[in-house]
Amino acid sequence: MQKLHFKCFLLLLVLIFVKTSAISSDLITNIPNRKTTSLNGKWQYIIDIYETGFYDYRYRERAEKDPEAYWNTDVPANSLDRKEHGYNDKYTLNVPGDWNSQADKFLYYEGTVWYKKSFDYKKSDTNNKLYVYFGAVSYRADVYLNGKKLGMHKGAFSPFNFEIPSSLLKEKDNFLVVKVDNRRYADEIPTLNTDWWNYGGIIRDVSLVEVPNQFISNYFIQLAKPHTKSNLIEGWVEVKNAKANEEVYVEIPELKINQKFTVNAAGRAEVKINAPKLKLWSLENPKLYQVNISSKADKVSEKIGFRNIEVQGEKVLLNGKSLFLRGISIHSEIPQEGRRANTQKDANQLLGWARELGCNMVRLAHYPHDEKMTRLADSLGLLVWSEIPVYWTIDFTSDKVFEKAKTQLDEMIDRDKNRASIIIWSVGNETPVSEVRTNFMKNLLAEARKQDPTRLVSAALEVNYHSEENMRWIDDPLGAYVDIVSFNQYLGWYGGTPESCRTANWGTHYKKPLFISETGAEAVGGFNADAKQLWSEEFQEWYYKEQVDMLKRMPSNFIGISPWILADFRSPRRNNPVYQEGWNNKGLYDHQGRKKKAFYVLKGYYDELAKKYK
Ligand code: GCB
Repeated sequence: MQKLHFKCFLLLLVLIFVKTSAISSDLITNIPNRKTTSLNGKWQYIIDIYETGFYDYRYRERAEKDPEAYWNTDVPANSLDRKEHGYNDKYTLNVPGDWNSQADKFLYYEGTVWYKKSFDYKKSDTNNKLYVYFGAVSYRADVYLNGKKLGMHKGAFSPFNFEIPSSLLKEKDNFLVVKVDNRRYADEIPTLNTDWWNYGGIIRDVSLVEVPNQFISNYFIQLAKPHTKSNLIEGWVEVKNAKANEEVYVEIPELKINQKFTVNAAGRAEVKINAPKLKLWSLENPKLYQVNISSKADKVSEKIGFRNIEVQGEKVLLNGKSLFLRGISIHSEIPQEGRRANTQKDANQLLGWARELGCNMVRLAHYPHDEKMTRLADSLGLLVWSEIPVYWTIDFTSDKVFEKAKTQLDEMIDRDKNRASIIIWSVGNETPVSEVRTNFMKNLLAEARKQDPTRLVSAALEVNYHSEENMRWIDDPLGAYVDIVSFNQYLGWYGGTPESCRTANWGTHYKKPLFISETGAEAVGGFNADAKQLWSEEFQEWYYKEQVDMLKRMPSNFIGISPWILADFRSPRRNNPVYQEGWNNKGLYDHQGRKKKAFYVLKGYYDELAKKYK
């Protein structure tokens, strides 16, 4: 009996230890405005096609201390110590950056690359906590520090962080290793098949984030719904390691607001602030307020805009005013260099081009883009559609796949929930109609609404319609669950000629706003010929002219369009040896960043609309 007690006691100890030693990996919000140290720059790498650094010659996972595990030091202990791996300055990759565009041997590479960075770090206070934060790693990242695993993350486009326990951190020469694997799998998000390049690598910024032991980890501060004259600002603040009833303050100095809230036992405070004098964020005046949030030990600041986006009947209203979305779809790619976009300059280019086109909205397809994009959109007054890569034929039958999609959705919302520019969360693109897919997508829409009741939800639907006389009625059953019925159509490119637009009329019986999330045709920049010559700039120009004429006949619930696409982008599906060579050339800007003729057709239409909706 006594023995049994002792065993139970031991078990309890183990359980307590497991629980308290578990490293939290909850995402820290607002990294750009915290005390960070960049780990960007040159990282050494090893290409590991066979995953030799992970599996031994019997294909067993290597033990933590295995000297040939690539997370362990590569420095030989003495002249007889044989090491068959090593990190060397002969082999470096830039971080952030996809590997594909950094050397010819990487262009088509899909597999494992080990990245290593050494760094020195001394915390400014030994009680502080230190995290390593990754903007995005494509696709799977296993992160190790000084031979110990910190954690694993999957998903190529969302941020994640791991705590670095004090016991592991050294003042000099920390050995940070990331095993990056960008192989595609049928049960991942996205799946095997996409129409974009599977760029691999540490594609966004990496930093060390130092925070007090008790710190403000996350908050959601937005205008409440329904919107009233008192401008209720609502949300929550989470303080890690806080005790119940500790105070947090939310201050908006410009409005002379400084309100106190108290956290519950879980460290969370519900926030409600009346701000009748608030100036709403709008396209004409994208007003951002400095918001300071402070707790006993921590203080963070961020510029936040407050605006009201809603659907009323068949219209979308921004701050009560009817809106037409002059959009463009964008991939996170810089065409002139055929690489992933990840710098401030890249964001300036992409959103700058969208503004030149006369856009008031961008669809960031088909996955969350770098955070610099949404922050820039906030300050420019551009509206954003943000999407997760639930694309085409992911496995809708699998609960596990659903969980992965849900995680990516939560991560997207978590990072950007305080961005006024974002008005629509999209849960996917062109998913094939079936009962199981509709349930899957319906549940994702419900999750988006649960996480963020302030924004609209949608999905880009494949063009599914039934014809009645001259009408094409969009009737995808998912239309019942979205706020905006959005569909992609390529009339005159995939099927027919652009003239087919002359007799086509679109509508939906869902009494909801109708949005065209894609349309487009390919043209090789600088290839000039007769309009009847496919792939020429003139063909694309003709296509856009016919489309615009058709759009002018759209019903009154037509609230906008985001054509496909701002710029040419790499795609392994595009193998015409003359006109594509691994590129999807539907861009209005070509590989060299030059405007194609069709650009001016769309711009003309947008300029007219801008006047009409003034
Ligand atoms: C689509 C997809 C987009 C493709 C595009 C195309 O409908 O949503 O990802 O790139 O068509 O060019 O075919």
